[in-house]
Amino acid sequence: FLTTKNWRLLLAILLFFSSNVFSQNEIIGNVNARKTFSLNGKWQYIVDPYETGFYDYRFKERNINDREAYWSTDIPTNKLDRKEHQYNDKYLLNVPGDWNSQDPKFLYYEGSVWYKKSFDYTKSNAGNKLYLYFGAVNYKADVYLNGIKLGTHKGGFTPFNFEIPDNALKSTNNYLVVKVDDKRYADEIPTLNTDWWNYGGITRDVKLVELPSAAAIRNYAIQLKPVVNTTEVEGWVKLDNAKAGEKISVEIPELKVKKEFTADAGSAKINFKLPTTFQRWSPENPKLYNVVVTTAADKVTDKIGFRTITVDGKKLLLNGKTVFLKGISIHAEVPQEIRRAYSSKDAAMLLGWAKELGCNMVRLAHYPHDEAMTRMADSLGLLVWSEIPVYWTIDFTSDAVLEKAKVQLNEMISRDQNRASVIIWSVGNETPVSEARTRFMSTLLKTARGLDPSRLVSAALEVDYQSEKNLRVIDDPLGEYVDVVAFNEYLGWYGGTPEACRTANWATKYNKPLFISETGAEALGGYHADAGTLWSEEFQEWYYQEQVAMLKRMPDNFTGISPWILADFRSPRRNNATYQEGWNNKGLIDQHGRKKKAFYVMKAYYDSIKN
Ligand code: GCB
Repeated sequence: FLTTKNWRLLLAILLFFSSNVFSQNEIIGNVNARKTFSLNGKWQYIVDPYETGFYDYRFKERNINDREAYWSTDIPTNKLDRKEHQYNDKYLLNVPGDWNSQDPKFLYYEGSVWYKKSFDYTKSNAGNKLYLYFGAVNYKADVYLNGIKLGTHKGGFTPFNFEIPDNALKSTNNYLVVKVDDKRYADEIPTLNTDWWNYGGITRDVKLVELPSAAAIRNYAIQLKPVVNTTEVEGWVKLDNAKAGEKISVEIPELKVKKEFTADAGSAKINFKLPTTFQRWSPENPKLYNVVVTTAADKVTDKIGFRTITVDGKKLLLNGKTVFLKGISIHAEVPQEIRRAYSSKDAAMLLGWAKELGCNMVRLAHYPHDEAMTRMADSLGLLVWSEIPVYWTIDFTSDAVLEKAKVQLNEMISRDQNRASVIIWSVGNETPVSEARTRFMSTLLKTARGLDPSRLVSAALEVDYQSEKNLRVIDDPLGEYVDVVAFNEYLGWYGGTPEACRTANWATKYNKPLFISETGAEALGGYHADAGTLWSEEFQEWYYQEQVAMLKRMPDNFTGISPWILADFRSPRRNNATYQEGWNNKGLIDQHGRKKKAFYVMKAYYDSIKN
């Protein structure tokens, strides 16, 4: 039997192993700067709505050696070898890419699809460690290489990587299989119900990544300290398999900065000063510096901007100066092609539209977008709000669900913690007030702060419409825990007509910056009528005119807005057969990429504001 002491020992051993497994799978930062081999392209697939490849006929998970499992070879060994699965060039999907947009039969499909890719690979140095990296897979990925399971990952919008052990890799004809399942569940994140289409598939890049066997740079955070006018950079560098006293150097050649640090137990805290002449990153001057992190065996170069984002009472300060956020909310979707966005080209289109609108800020809703978006925001000078899909009615009472949210939060931050553009980590959207929810959400806010003390934290809240005399107050108890009080507004769309804006007044009980994270109205692109007619471009134009007039008399803590939304997007909740047909048409840009009239109302407002 187990004594208390034995229990403790067992626990310690378990913890040791689990943390070890975790660290092997911790995200490799700045993956594009590593030695990589792309596995993008055509993958063969099998649609498997009954999950036959995963469960046997008693619906028990198949044994890893089960020859009927879809991760095992599909090649018959003799003429009598019955194979009831086969990967075939008749069935190909592009990776990256959602499956829904690639074949009409997938338009409404939610379920399991098996992806298979063959590849040849020889490590450039036999001693190196090899990883398989996914930019994102929606939602659950089970990954097998040559019949060996590499791991499972849940969460549709964040990267993950698995180490490939030497015994799993062959030099030629590797058999890589990924089971992708995008079924929705009440205890997942997001949950069953959202206002966007649940695009399934291997939606972002897949690559092999080689890291040196010793002193490999796993990840790093290098940012200005969140103190106005500081020149002090702080952060950390984490190494794999580092010897005691391993040396790490951080260099910014353009600034003639070169500092050495010593790793203790695989990581080092970074702290140094930039010369006072350095240029602070800002929307007006999105200056990025080459930053080189080096160990005896490894070297990673990044482009990093240095800026501070802080709050002083009611003021939001970028580099110590008040900043007004001229934002727009964006879904990761290319409406003209009815698909998920994933590439630099897609990012250039979406962020190009935001620039045309006169924005200095984007809210990447409601989940982390492709890394191409935050990278491009860095170089275009767009501030970013980045969010995890804790949306609406998550199971806030469950610790297991909280853990899932924390994993996604950690993956989001681990990938983008060096992007100057990202100023706010958001832990969710429109979550209904209750004690359990506030505990859940405040825990996430605390976790985000702990992971990244250099940025602000927030969440999109709702308004208390009960208030008297048209005073609408944001008094959600979560306001206590956020840096910026953000709320979704919709006055004149959900309730009343846009005229309601004329008499409405806004306030929050918190002495903090106030941000409107959403407002919007639908219009079917190209549908014209008088302004009093719902669904017309003229109605949406009027809605925005009234909004803008109201914005001009917001209280002094009003710090900006990100209207809903840049472009129309697919949503299965929108079923008006004349004006919606499965689309949420609140875009300022329509399904065909055309600007609606309201686009120009917001643009004129933004152009009139000088920061
Ligand atoms: C919201 C949600 C957003 C919806 C939007 C709408 O408040 O945050 O995800 O799409 O409203 O159009 O109703």
